[in-house]
Amino acid sequence: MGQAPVVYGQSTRPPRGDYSRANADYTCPQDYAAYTAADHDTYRRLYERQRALLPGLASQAFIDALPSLGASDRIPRFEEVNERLYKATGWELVGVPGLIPEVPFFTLLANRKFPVTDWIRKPEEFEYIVEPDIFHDLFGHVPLLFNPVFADYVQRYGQGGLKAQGLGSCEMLSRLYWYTIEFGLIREAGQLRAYGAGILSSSGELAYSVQSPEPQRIPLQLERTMRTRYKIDTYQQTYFVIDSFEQLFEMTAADFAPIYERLRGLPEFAADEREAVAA
Ligand code: HBI
Ligand code: FE
Repeated sequence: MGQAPVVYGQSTRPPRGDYSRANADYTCPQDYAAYTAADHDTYRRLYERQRALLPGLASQAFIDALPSLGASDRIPRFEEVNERLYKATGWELVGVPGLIPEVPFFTLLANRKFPVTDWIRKPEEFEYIVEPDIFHDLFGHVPLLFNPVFADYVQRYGQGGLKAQGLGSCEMLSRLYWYTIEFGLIREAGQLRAYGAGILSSSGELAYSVQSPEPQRIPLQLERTMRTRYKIDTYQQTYFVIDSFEQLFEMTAADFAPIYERLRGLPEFAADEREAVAA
């Protein structure tokens, strides 16, 4: 495979993964034997720490689905997870060397295949890593793929991405991904909870996103969200809140082409620009 892609628009570092192993669709088999004892121990420690932080902060739907990942004392085999995941919602995990270009990414999601990075951070990166590794993808993204409504939303996002690509509107659509699948908040039984993978796999941002008075939290609204830029290496200054995964799924039933047209000429919000609160 050729050079790895630059994705999320802003990353410029050479990627970590070995893209030479990837197939034409950027997938690669999980090389389970390649994981070292230190890799399995890093996964176990990350999982233990994160699981202890979840109560009262993470979506209950996520907490209920987490055990479906299976092993927590070692890196799970993708086929172990796939046995359960495929039965639950018809999704399956596929290995990838890391971030992949948008069209292959959208194509996998549209076919209910979730790309999971196959390497794990080094012990010295325990606290933080910019690029998604297997812990971010498995722990952060996969449990909610066991939730049928959320799983349908992710597939619809992939289908929408292929359309957006044709309309040159990937940047706008990627903001919807960023502020829902990666950094979304949900109100459950009147309580604010996190459901975005970027929050759920972060030891610091989980409490910050739900409890800190600093960021603004506004209801998810397609056009406002698609006009809000994001930064990939800081906590979010703006979080978008939904009331249910059904709301998220229904909201994305619309054809986005007219929305892209309307937004094209409008000014964008900076990641930390506050919503003008009605006086
Ligand atoms: N690739 N492996 C991987 N994982 C992602 O989450 C991902 C990606 N490529 C592009 C991307 N996300 C975002 O730009 C999407 O909005 C397309
Ligand atoms: Fe992610």
